[in-house]
Amino acid sequence: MVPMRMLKVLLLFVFITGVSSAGVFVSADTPMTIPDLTTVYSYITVPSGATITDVNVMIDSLSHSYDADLRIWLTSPGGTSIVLFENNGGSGDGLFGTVFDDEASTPIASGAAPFTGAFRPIQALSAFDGQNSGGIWTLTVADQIAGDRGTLNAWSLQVDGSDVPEPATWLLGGVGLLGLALRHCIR
Ligand SMILES: [Ca+2]
Ligand SMILES: [Ca+2]
Repeated sequence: MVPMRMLKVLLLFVFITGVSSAGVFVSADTPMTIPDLTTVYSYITVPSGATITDVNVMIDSLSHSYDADLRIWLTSPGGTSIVLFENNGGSGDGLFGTVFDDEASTPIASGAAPFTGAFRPIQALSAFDGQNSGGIWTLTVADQIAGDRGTLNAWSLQVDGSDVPEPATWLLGGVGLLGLALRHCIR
């Protein structure tokens, strides 16, 4: 029978190394105006790194009076950029509750303003899979046609990943287990 104390430490060890880094991270530098014929950048810092298994992006609220002016990219901390939105939506207004998700059934090009719901981005978000999630993510919004402007009110990032245990975590767990084993032998 496994001693209760050993079981507790084992559970703690599993907990430390097995937690998922899944998280939703919300923009803090918004609202941000999107002037005519101007490119703006909004940043989200993801504090702890995990190996990315899936990324979804949500444009919670972007108001604009002519969506086809807009091109929107996402850039990972590792420097990979993908195009989410490329002059879609014609003269329609804004993106509200727009989720970019590789697993969505409708491509963004088939959507219509205000693009509420889930859409596949122009380029696949799976380009980020396998990268480390920690660091600064950049949403780039370019207004490319004269006459209309808008505001990026809020966006967020949903990151799913598996933790890469840090050496310190392994060391802590190892020391704990060794201590228990020694105590067990001495008894
Ligand atoms: Ca996804
Ligand atoms: Ca414009």
